[in-house]
Amino acid sequence: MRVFSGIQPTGETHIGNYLGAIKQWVKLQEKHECIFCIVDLHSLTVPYPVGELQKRIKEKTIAYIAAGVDPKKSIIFVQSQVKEHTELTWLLSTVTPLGDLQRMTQYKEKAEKYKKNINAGLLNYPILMAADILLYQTDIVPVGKDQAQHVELTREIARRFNKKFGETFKIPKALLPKAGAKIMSLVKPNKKMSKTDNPQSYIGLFDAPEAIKRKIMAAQTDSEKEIKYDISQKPGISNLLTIYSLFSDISVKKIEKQFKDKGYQFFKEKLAQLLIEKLEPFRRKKKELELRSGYLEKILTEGRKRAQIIAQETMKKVKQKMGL
Ligand code: ATP
Ligand code: LTN
Repeated sequence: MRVFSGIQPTGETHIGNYLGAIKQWVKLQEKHECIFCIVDLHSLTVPYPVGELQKRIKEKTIAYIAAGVDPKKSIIFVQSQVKEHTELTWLLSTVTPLGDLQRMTQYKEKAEKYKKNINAGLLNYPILMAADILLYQTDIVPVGKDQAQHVELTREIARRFNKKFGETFKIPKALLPKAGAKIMSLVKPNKKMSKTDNPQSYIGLFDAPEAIKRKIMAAQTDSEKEIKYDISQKPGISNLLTIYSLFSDISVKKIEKQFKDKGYQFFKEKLAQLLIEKLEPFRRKKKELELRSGYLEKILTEGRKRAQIIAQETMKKVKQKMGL
């Protein structure tokens, strides 16, 4: 089976990205053909510092590898280096209803957040994502919950295309983790943790121990004392319990028992300790990789070449089907 996923080179990679997406990638690469993309073209849809982009792409490459993506097992490449992504986007746009794009949750949220920059790219964003996925005849798309709607639209676009022009694309499936598909913000636990939010609201994968401690201790909780999972009444503590559970591999039920009557502060201290310990290998690996620019470039060049072969094959088929 073929697996495809990607992350935008915006902001720092956080534990939400890890638990929602990257952790699944690392497992999948053991058994499947995996392609992991740094989706720089997607990141152009919101304001960004032009001079920083290459640095951000390098940082994301480091994040993938430091978190466990193995370049010997998986293809890692930069989206804009394979021109077929933009080419297929245009072709797919001709079979995508405008109404479908306008009802996408992410579009509505980003249009609200960037009121002064509602560009057509923001609306067309899911078509580019569909092109990413369909170019590689992908079976599985491991993503967090916020991206499930985009994968659903991708399936719809593929079905529509196949119906109109004949069997061309494989119909992909989203793969969401059972727990951790939506890690919430530490500041506003009713909102998803996001890397373009205030750094206080997320734990970066490479955060220093002091920062982890500070952010966890300040995380928003309710005014009660009981450490209990209750997503509607106690979203803050429930989110922290989920994070604890996923990093310790202990069930939420057991953690609740273990911390019964211990109070939030004690629980938070233990959670901070756990995160500091579990994220330490990532920090170490990142430091190592930062000194190896040549190695990173080689990985991306190799990744581009391998990705291109598959992408070109699909494009040839698509053009032929469309009468081009
Ligand atoms: P941005 O703030 O730029 O929108 P983001 O933090 O939402 O970024 P993305 O680049 O959009 O991150 O997402 C990368 C991957 O991480 C996607 O698969 C997405 O579903 C997943 N992801 C993002 N945020 C979370 C979260 N809070 N919980 C679980 N998974 C998440
Ligand atoms: N839109 C996704 C990133 C993304 C992606 C993809 C994920 C772009 N192309 C293809 C999976 C497959 C996001 O996380 N914001």
